[in-house]
Amino acid sequence: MDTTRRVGLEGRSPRTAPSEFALTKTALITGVTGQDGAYLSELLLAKGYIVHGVKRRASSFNTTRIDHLYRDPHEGATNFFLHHGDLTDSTGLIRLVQETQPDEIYNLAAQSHVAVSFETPEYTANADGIGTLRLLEAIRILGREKLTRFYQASTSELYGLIQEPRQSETTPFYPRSPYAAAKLYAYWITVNYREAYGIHATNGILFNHESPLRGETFVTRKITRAVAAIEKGTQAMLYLGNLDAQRDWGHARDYVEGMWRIVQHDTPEDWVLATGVTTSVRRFVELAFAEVGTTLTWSGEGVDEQGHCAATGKRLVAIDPRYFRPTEVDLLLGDATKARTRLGWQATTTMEQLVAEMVAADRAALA
Ligand code: NDP
Ligand code: GDR
Repeated sequence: MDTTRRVGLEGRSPRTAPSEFALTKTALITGVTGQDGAYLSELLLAKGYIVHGVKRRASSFNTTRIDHLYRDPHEGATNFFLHHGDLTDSTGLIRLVQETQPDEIYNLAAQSHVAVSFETPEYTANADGIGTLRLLEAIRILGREKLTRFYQASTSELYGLIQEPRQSETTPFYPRSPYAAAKLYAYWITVNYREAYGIHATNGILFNHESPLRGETFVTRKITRAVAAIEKGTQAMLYLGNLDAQRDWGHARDYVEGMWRIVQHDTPEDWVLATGVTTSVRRFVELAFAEVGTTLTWSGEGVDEQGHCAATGKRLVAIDPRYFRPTEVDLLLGDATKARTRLGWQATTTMEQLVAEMVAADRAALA
């Protein structure tokens, strides 16, 4: 069934309307205020979508990543709309789906911090696990099984305890955190609603992706912000946890393009998006400091007895055991062959380019 509708330019932003009477789709994005929500909104608006974003009520402004996309409806036409909502609130979600009648739902909302999930396991299960069920139920309750396509933000954290040298769609899961366990439920409930009710429901199993919009407490952004602040003289040391963890890091802009391709694919399936290159946290630190001309010299096996390493005679990086996790995911390395061959998707940004872009943005922010 064709879920697109023909609309004219009325009610659409002149910035993003591609042509009169273009085929226009409506998307509902949860987690619109997050890193991926911002990049995906930008992408869909550029494609001529009407975008409805779900944001949480907060006591202070939480829309800095999407403010450039928002236009007050009093000031003119727009096709970007924001609604309050929360993944823990079923009735609110049902109402939102009913009101917006989306062709596509991208479920990006989550308590997405792995370390925080050990401190808030029940909330994480509620938002990340049951929250996904609530949205799928909204589609079903409203009879939109054949009208709304559903994308679930699944994660490489599902693989957890490494079982294969490269992880693909066929690699077994072994979650290692409350976050990953909640996302495991979300993954399988998405598969189940696809099989049980014929919903075009898909999982994108995305490996780590970063950008200048990355949350400040994820390790990459924490590092690039610290490099800029240390250069500026406003921070003395960078405290980190496990330097030996290895991640397959890509750029968020590439990954939201992959999300969109996954949803456009004729058949609903599950897809890995990854770069196929893995790098240690330690190497990321080195590359980031190299961007400001600082060469790090690690002492001993990486840190000295106080947990310090030296750089150009100064101690710049230290280990704080507070950042170790009760159970760690040591190594992630994705195999995105399926997405490359069947969606024509591949990551276009190298790790080195990513680091350079992030450090440059954080330096510019302090200039
Ligand atoms: P962010 O943490 O940047 O954004 C998460 C978003 O979810 C924010 O908009 C946040 O709102 C919102 N949110 C959190 N809890 C709730 C809730 N209970 N109800 C409604 N909204 C909520 O994550 P990313 O953009 O990096 O990631 C997007 C999704 O992809 C997440 O589900 C994440 O788990 C998953 N993922 C991310 C990967 C990555 O490397 N970035 C890799 C694989 C999967 P607020 O701004 O108010 O906090
Ligand atoms: P991750 O990202 O857990 O992979 O989850 P994060 O950047 O938090 O950690 C990556 C690795 O770095 C190690 N590490 C530290 N991490 C943080 N946050 N802070 C530190 O100080 C620190 N020191 C070392 C961690 O132990 C870990 O091994 C991200 C999130 O976006 C998830 O939502 C997503 O599902 C996965 O990526 C794929």
